[in-house]
Amino acid sequence: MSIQVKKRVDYRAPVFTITDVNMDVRLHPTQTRVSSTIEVKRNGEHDLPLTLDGDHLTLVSLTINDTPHTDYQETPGQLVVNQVPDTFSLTIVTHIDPQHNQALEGLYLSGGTYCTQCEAEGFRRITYYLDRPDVLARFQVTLHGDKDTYPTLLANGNPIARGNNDDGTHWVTWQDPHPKPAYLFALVAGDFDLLEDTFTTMSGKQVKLELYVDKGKQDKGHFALAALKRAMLWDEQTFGLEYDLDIYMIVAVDFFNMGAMENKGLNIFNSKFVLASQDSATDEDFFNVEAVIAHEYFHNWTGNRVTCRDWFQLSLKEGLTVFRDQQFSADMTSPLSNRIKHVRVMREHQFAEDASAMSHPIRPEEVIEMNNFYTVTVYDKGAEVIRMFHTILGEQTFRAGMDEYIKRHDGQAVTCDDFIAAMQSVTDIDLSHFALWYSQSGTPVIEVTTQYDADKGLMDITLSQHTPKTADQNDKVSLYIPVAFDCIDSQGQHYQDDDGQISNGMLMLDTAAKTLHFSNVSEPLIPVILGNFSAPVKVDNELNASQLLAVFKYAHDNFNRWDALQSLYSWCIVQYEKNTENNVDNQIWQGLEQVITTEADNHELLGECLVIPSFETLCQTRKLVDVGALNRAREAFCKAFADNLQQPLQTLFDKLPVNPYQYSQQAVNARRCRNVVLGHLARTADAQGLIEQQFANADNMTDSLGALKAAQISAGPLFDKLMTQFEERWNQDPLVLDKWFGLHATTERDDILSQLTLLQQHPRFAMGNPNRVRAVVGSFAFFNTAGFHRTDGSGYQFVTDYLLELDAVNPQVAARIVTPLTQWQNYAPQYQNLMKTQLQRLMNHGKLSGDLYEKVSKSLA
Ligand code: 0A1
Ligand code: ZN
Repeated sequence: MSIQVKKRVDYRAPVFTITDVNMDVRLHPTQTRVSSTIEVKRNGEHDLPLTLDGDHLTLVSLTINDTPHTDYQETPGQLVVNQVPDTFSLTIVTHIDPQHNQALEGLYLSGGTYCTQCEAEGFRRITYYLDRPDVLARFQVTLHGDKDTYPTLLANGNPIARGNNDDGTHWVTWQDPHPKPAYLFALVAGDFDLLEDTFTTMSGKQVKLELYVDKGKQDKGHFALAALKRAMLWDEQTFGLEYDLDIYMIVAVDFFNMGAMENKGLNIFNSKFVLASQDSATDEDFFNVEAVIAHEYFHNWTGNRVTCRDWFQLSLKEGLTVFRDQQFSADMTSPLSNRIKHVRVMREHQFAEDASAMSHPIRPEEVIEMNNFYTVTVYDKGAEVIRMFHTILGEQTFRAGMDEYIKRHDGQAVTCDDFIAAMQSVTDIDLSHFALWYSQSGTPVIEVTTQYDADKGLMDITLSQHTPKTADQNDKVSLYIPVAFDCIDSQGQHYQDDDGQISNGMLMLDTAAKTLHFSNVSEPLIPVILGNFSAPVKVDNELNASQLLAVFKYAHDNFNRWDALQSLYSWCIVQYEKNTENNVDNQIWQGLEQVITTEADNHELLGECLVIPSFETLCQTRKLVDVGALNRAREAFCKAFADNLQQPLQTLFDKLPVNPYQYSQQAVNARRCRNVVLGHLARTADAQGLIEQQFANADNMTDSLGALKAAQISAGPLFDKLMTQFEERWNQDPLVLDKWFGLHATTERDDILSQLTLLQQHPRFAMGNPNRVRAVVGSFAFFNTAGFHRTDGSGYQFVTDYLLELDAVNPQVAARIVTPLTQWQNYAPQYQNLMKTQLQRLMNHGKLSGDLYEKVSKSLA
């Protein structure tokens, strides 16, 4: 293994480029023959050799302009072709072994289907090539495969010819007129059910839509196809962006490392984000299917037509496309619950990444394995940065900037700076300070301090910012932060600052601190900060319980209202941690009871407000967390919550409608609220009947799973009983069974490790299938707090043992699952030591993949 650190500043333009590719692929499980003819051109004046990338390839032959050429060297990872003309045709024949490709990068054969994954650097596992995103070429591909086993042969673009060979195989030729980088290449061969539809674009062009799913699963594809049409229409209406090929294909496969991939005209999806039906998919699954379908579709413009110059620019396409899919989902469903979803991801995962050894800016500076940088920072914080552009510029100017970006760069591979320049060109606001969000890592903290002068009736509120140093960067500067700001008194009166620094409810905090002055006030005012989570920051605003309840009651912004309760819960949990739980007094319980009764009809808000912050979220406002103590305190508060509020919760539960299943926003909100309440009631004595009844009567997966989760919380024998029934019913459906695996793996029980071993022996479990591995080992490592952090270190050891095996099979997935171990900085010394012992074991292993090596070595540095 050669470990090489690549740096953003070392970028050099390619010394050759490729204009056209003509590939002929003869599929065979262990010896697929790939013949690739590329038209190569020297860039500029030089006499360097042509150096192509290649990995896991067997070279068969090489010709230049149809003449055999022998002056080349194969080095690990590269093919250096010497003495080449300025312009030439290079034909390379290679053999590859898709059947034994368990890393699921390049071309692989899994579950009877051939498919590819080329982002970021997988194309080099198919043929020798300039595998970098700034080399854009037109592709033509002819696929040959057995006619009976692989009746469907797909590649990017449009099919232009097909026929039969004499040996029982058939062939199809595909042509993609749009020049593209190799990472957007795809091919698929298999035997599928096909769902078809059409979409007429805004300029009147008919596009064929094709969705390929495993045989027999056709019924579960309709929702995804309808979602695609909604996404196509939305992108036309919101950004004026229209689809550009005659056909758009989506293929759902069971073996996939990530969620989905935006290959030009031929998206490949993890079946988890395509297949959905009322009885087997939860509301959340439906939501995710629509969001991921939209995300991949939106990439056609933000990613494919305008792509990245190099992989350090990944957030250029991902941050922007996540922002676009978030806006779409908010329009299709509801802005508030969407926003809360994003904030949970930021607080639970992105803030933790910032605080870990893997900390990096949204545009990373150095990388060993690119696959490790498909992170919550690049994606989700990246989307938050785009959202701040949107906030600062306003809807219309943002749209003008997007138009300009596309106009300038259509067909190009560009950088984040190019995006900023396009945005700058449509506004007078100087964006140069704001642009530091691209280079500075870490989570800024905004501290709020107040000074009240009762005699003069004056109040000063100061907001100051600082960003704690991170593993990758010691020195931090002040950023340009849009802070939504509101100010109320205990009676719900709203106040304006004297100097008008707040404009449109927003303070631009572009210096280390700013002070706002308020006069004619007769009591200390309550600052309400960061409405709608206007920036990806932490806020340190010490409000007491009654102030937080006042914010819930009177703030205009629903996100602030939700967040006030989150802060209140977090404060209550602190009391349990400090053994001062008597501070959680009747006034608080009454306040919460009022929340439940006054908002009883607002199922959306209540469904969110009754969720107690997760262990992971709580960790982000604490240092050196004593896991056992925090977990116990959280659990004790949850129990008190259920006991003290049992009656209003029960009344709410009884009033919440149970109607025949419908996936509509109103129904989703009601179901969510009902299941959240059931989760609380599960901690009370008389919940077993309710849970069993819901499980028995459910006509949909959301309620079945809601009942199972409640049974898991209630921690009695009912859980095992219902889980057994569930398994019997769903044994044949891998995606549903993943939910069952996940529930088992997150159950807090003494014998959890032997349970995990049993799960791994389950006939449906396979180390080669990432969804199964994530459901069992991933769920355990990320979400089984008590089990993973067992004080004897056996949870860490279990995960490490597994990673050592998994790394040899699928390094990408192994490197993801190691994440919780690498975040040891957050925990008390006794946990840190045990975690580091296991990381050291990985380090000592000697045969670690680059993926795992990068994360483990950084976390031990
Ligand atoms: N570009 C895809 C995500 C993706 C990235 C890497 C992959 O393999 C290493 C696969 C998919 C997206 O953003 O949806
Ligand atoms: Zn993406």
